Amino acid sequence: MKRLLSGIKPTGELTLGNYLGAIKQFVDMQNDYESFIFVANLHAITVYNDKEELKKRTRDLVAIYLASGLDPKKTTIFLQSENNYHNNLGWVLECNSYIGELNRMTQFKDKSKNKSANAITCGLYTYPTLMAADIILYDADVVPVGIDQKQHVELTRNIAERFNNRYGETFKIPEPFIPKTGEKIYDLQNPTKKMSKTEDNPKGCITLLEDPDKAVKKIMGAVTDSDNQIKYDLQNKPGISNLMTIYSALSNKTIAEVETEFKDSNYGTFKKAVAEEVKQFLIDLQSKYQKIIDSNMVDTVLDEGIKKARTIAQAKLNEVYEKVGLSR
Ligand code: AQP
Repeated sequence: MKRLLSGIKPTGELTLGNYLGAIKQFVDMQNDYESFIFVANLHAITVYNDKEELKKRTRDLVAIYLASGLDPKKTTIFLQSENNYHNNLGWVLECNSYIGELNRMTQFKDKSKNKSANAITCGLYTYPTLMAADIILYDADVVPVGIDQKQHVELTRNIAERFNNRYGETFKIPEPFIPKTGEKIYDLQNPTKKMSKTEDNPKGCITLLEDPDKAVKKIMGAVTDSDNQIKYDLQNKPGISNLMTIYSALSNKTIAEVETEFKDSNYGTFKKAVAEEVKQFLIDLQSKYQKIIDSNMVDTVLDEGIKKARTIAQAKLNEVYEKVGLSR
């Protein structure tokens, strides 16, 4: 069975973008892959996080993974910080990567834009090498991510190929898996910008644990155009196309089916349908989340997951240390 690996940072509140771009794929794919899904909390501290909030969001993220349908019997769920082999391999890969390639990472450019050099951590700059370690430590075949992370998976491939060439065949070369619908969910108020959990844009962003009625209001207030035709055209009609993507992904209908369903409707009617779909999704997810967070399931799952993750990672790290000359 091929292996799948991915993770999410427990930074701000998880958004509908994180769900549709990432978590939904993890759930859909877990039957066909041996899956490893982790909480990327080491990546979270590339920017400052309040200690208690970080801990709470870590638990929430695991509960959301489970509430979304990740099954611990099929998917190994673990906490990155509990597996030191990620750091160990991260350092080796950092020493086999170049400033030139990290300078080309668009996420770093976006996140450091308009900030002074004294406000950007070294971790934010080098985190793609740790991400490469996260992936190749497990010989992952596929990495389901939203389109914004594709460049990092491509960097991972380059680093792994370089290592294999230098030290001998060691790592599998992973493939990014980008969803057909939901690869990028846009901000509801600025539909040319990614919906993001750490952006200060409450009206543009739907978070997974927010009041479903507030989410309805946000959908109804989403920015669209004045053409009043339900037609997918990301270039010229980004707002309505974004809502179509959300509706299509949540209802498991194709964009063509959505166009046909709403060909005689106006924007108001369509927005109501999207809002209803989002509301039902949130109500369902949140009721499952609540039961999980009130139980001891998060700890049980993480305790079990880390054992399997460590065993695999340790074997790979030993092989790497041997090849690099870091063993006795
Ligand atoms: N708007 C989005 N549409 C589709 N996919 C998305 N992802 C994030 N936003 C969207 C995918 O979710 C996963 C989460 O990745 P992450 O937490 O490691 O970081 P990120 O990509 O930087 O996500 P955010 O929400 O923008 O977080 P912050 O604000 O903390 O940087 C990834 O697979 C990502 O592609």
